[in-house]
Amino acid sequence: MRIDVVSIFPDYFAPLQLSLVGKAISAGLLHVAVHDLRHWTHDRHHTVDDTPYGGGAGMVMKPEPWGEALDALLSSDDNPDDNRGDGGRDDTALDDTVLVVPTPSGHRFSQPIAQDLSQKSRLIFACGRYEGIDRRVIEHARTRVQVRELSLGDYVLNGGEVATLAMVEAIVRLIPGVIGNPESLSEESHSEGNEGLLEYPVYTKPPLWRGLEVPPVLFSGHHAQIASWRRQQALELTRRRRPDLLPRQD
Ligand code: 6GU
Repeated sequence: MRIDVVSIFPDYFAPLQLSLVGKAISAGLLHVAVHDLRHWTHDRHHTVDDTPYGGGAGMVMKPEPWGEALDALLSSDDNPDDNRGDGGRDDTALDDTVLVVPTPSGHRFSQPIAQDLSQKSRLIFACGRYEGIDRRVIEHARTRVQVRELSLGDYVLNGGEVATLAMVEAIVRLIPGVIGNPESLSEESHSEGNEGLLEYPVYTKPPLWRGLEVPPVLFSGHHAQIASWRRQQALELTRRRRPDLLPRQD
């Protein structure tokens, strides 16, 4: 997979070199390129925002730099980080590219969406700041690639950067080969193999720590009992914390 990120704060993305995403890059399973939106400005002050038509608070990101950035990233021959020299993009066809626009007014990002995006050959993240990006940028992009406006949840961040980091991590760990033990993917919270329940509590050695014991059933060696205990715990936790995830009781 290839991921491009466009932002006015490229430094936000240094953590992508670390940990799991960094390993996926080193292993050649992932190519990430971070681009400074101001690269596509032409005035002395590298202006990316302006006042909103119709009035109101805050600033809106101007369409021109975004238009040029997306033109450059979507064109078949201009790819600043592609060192293959053939300018080709066979593995990143436009019909398998998704433009992700993180925004608090987007559809809620979820595990199924992460799963779907993990199968694409190319993702482009457009990180907005201020009050958002001029609407025409998204409308125009939709004529060229699939566009998904996605939100992490019902709270407001200052921009799309932190949301992009979260989404990239959720997506990249689902790329085949990125996680050493794929079984751990199917048992965890929000995965399909877990009936959509929250994950049961886990324990490791020592058996007694600060006066607290590990639930004895986990020492029993009785696999069916352990599985049944874990499912009960997952159900109870989900009922208390996230009843919205339980199958409807009507
Ligand atoms: Cl994707 N962006 C911003 N700016 N705020 C958010 C968000 C995204 N998701 C939740 N809050």
